[in-house]
Amino acid sequence: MATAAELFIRCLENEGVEKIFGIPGEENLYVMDALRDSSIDFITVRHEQAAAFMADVHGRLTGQAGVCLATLGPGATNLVTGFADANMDRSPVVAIAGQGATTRMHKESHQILDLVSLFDPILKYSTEILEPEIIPELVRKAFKDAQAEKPGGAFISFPENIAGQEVTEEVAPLKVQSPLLPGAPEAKIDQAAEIIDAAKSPLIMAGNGVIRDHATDALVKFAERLNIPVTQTFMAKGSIPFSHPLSLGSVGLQAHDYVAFGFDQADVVICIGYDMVEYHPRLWHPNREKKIIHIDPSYAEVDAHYILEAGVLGDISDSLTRIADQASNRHAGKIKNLKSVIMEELDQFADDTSYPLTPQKILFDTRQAMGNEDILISDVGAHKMWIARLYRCERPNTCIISNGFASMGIGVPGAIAAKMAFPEKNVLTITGDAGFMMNSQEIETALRHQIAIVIAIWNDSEYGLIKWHQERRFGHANDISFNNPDFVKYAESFGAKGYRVEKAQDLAPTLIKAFADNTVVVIDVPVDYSENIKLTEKLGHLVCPI
Ligand SMILES: Cc1ncc(C[n+]2csc(CCOP(=O)(O)OP(=O)(O)O)c2C)c(N)n1
Repeated sequence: MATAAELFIRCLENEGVEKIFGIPGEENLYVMDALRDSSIDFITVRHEQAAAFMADVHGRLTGQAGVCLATLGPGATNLVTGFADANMDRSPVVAIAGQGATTRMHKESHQILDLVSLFDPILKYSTEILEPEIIPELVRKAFKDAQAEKPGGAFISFPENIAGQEVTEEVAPLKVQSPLLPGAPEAKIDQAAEIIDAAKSPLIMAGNGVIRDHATDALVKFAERLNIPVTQTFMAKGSIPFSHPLSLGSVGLQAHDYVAFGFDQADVVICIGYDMVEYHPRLWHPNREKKIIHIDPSYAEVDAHYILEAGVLGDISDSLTRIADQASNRHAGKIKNLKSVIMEELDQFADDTSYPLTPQKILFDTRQAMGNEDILISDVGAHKMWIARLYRCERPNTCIISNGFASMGIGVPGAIAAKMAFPEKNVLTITGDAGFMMNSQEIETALRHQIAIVIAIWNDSEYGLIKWHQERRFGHANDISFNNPDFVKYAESFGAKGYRVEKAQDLAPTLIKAFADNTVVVIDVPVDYSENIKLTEKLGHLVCPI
């Protein structure tokens, strides 16, 4: 005989789970006790939201569901933001919450909330364990749904009295099979090839699905064989190396950035692994005059600005190889590659000595300090827009940007999860000062688990992105300022290292030293966000330089 909680943990082991991020409570006592004899490590964190973000980034980087755990009521509500972020960023996550006993769930009772209903709008699958015997099916279904295209969240509520019940040894975990995505029908391949052959000026837009589907090599070959330029959404950075001659850079800024001129010239847009939750088609297809080809394992969302000429559903690599085999036209690569303008913009700031530092200078130095396989995790704010535009990303999953739900606070916990998954890589998070303070308590978690991460805070004592929007819309800003602690002392009070960049020339050596320190390092980087509105003005007046 085993308890339902022990069976549950065996089922998680069977799914390949190695870590659970979370905070236990009274209602998880049996589950926590069952973990003692398991191969799974429990990573005790300091806020459930951080646990969900850690599971989110783990899922996004590995393709295997990240797992987080909380108690009922307030523990579960604290999970919500990070969990919703994972779900909308298409990252596989399984969240487990304790629940009161089934004998008191029908009435008002201490800390009881209907958790299945609470999570309902932000997930793919949710369930409550009402009988121990269903645990193998239910766990398998949660992982299968969370990990299947498009990945997302699964939620399991585990009432405390069920967790302690006994089950016979015959009830065992179910066999896990990794699904293979089917190939697209031949007719769709032919149709896509014909449209591409007839195109005057085709353009590829890669989305995060290309990375999830391990189709980056196939994407590069496809683009090379047909000589078609490639833009990427923020979450697809690295799907083609920035340095590749056919790579145009990232799109997604609401302003008309250089890369957007590529769209102006295109008559056919080949959207591969693209998800409109990231970059609304209205922004790149306002006049609805282009032909769209959708290549993805999942059906396209319906949108008046995203009416398909052809939808090619199936494994992305397979579809790309077959379409390239079928197409006969090698294009002239007519769309002018304006990446050089971005390069010039960056290089111009390489030796910039202005202080506070410009975003361009910070990103130039950051790129120099990071190896191609190192991982940068962005938080959400004005800094994210600069990272998306200017961080030259060469490899998939080396620049993580949340652009579906886009929640502040992902940076620090995300970096911890990334370093845990890839201990051999340097991991840096760039975060605003506001986003940092939303989950800075996790510095303690990182130190306790000896997770060496570098946290670069772009310090402006303001909600920078909101100020940018206010100034753009109204010409002035209000209610966006706050005071910061002394970040160096703050870091040191945890036992971490803290550095403050006192002049622009100090940033590069400080970054290199921070990685060598091999502990948690906080770098306070004063930033000059007057560059934000300058960029808006520049892009507003921009005329396509061709
Ligand atoms: C949890 C959450 N709250 C609010 C927002 C809206 N929001 C987006 S960016 C931003 C300001 C971020 O400020 P900061 O972290 O200092 O970064 P900066 O913009 O200055 O680079 C806000 C309030 C959000 N995306 N997520």
